[in-house]
Amino acid sequence: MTAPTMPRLTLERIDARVLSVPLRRPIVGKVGEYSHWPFILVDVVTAEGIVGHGYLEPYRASATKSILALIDDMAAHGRGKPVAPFDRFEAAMRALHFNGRQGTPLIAMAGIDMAMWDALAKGAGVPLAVLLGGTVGPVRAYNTNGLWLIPMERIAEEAASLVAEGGFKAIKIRLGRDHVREDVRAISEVRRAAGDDIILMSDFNQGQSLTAALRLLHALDDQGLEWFEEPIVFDDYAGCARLANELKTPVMIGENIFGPRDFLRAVQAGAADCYMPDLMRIGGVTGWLRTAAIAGAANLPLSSHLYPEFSAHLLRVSESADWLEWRDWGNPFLAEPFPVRDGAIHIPDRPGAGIAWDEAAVRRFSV
Ligand code: SMN
Ligand code: MG
Repeated sequence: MTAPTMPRLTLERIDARVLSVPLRRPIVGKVGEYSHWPFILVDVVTAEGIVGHGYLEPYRASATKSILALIDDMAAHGRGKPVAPFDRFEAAMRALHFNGRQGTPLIAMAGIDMAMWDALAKGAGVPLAVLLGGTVGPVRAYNTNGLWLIPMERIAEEAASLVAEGGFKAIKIRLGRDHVREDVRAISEVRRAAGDDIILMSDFNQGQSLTAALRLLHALDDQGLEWFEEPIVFDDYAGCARLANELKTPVMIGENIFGPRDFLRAVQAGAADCYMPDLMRIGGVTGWLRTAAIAGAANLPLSSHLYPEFSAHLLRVSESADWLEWRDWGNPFLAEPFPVRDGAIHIPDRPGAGIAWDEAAVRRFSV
């Protein structure tokens, strides 16, 4: 038997399409209200015929235009060059430094980067986790699909349905209602429905001032929550560090951090006890790998934000891997969504990141 050889891939073009997908449970929180969730599908087409898939979740439909323009620019820049994520990343950052190394340029690069890694793994004929030196298997996950700032009388039923969706042992609730007693009540409603053993993450979506957070989080510190996520504006690293020092409950940030360098700054400031990078903002697979090295060396637990499929592969090879954030908002346009059972997402044993588009659904959700 001859060993399979990995083809060298050449970038031919990049196709990007915008979708708007209805949410089964609309988002109502301090991040805004959304009935639909926008996605940008990114296809890296190679001269060798392999197509790599990636996607972005840009929150605002109106943000897609500027991201698409940057993807086009980067595609023109990379045409005819090797599908080599590290090289393309450096080249894009050098070429785009006048736009900044963060924000929209990094978001565009992240989408292309994910699709390039998918193409490389497909070319090698192995799952992404295997290409990166790991194995496929289960990744423990919490269900984030609901428990927004919804009316109190709906919390118990929603908590029970979130647990039942995949045998979850952990779910996340959004907090920061008008009065602390409402947050305490919401937590007890979840425990009443999901049982006392449920692992409960909490997210404040940056909704508190530092003084309000000091009062609120001290009052909630004995609730046994897994973490307090983004209690205050995420880039007040000194304020976050004060909260992390004062509170028993771990403070979590990360979804809004752009790139490994800012991640290092947060770590150096002691801004949190644990981190959850978002693939779109951290710089795709390449940005995650660089960030995971920092988190691992600093012994800081690393969880994921959105992007469950790519994140699952990456958590399998991250030294300090902790929790995967499970959300099913992309399932309607995936040909074969990843199975979720026993509180874990299971990475399918197929080449690449394991995602393919359901083209009929893509047409339905196209905008
Ligand atoms: C979140 C996710 C997606 C959209 C808005 C807010 C949230 C989370 O912060 O961590 O799940
Ligand atoms: Mg969050």
